[in-house]
Amino acid sequence: MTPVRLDRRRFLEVGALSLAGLRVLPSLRRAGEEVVVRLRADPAGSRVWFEPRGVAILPGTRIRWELEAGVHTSTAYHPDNARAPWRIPATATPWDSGYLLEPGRSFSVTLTVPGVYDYYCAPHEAAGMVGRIVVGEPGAPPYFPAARPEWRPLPQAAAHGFPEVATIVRHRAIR
Ligand SMILES: [Cu+2]
Repeated sequence: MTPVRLDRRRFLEVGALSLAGLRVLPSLRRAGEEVVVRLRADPAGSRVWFEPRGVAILPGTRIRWELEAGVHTSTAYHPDNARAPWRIPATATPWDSGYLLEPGRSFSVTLTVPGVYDYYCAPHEAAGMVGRIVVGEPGAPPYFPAARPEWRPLPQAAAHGFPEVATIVRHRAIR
C-alpha cells in the first residue's frame, strides 16, 4: 500500500469520527491527555445524559466533565458517595464533582488505575444518567466487589445504562 493511500484512509477515518461526534478518539493515543465528557439535557429537561456515556482511555488520561445544560454531577459509584455500590477499581480514588450549576463549569480527574469505572449524576441517577470509563486493560469480570447490604442498590434505569465493557473497548467511545 502506498503512503498516499494510508494518508487518505486516515483522513476518511477522522472525517467519519467527526461526523459521529466521536472526537475523543485522537486523545486516546497518548496518556497524559484529556478527554471531555459533556453533561447534557434537552431544552425541556426531560432527557439527561453524559456524552459520550462510555469511553476507553489509557491510564494517566484526564477526564473532564463539562456542563452543557441542566444541573448535574459526576459522582463515582463508591460507598463513600452516599453508600453507593462499589463500581470502580479497588485501589482507585472515588470522586464527586458536587453540583455543576452553570454552563461551562467543569470537573476533572486523572485515572491511573486500570479497570472499569462507573459513575452517575446524583440528581438524575434514577433517570438512568450514568457513565462508564474503561481505563487500559480492564481484565476479566467481575469488575467490582459483590454487593453488600450496607450499600444501596442501583436504580433499575441506572443498572441498564452502562454500555458493555467490550463494546466500549471496541469503539473507544459510545454516545
Ligand atoms: Cu444529571
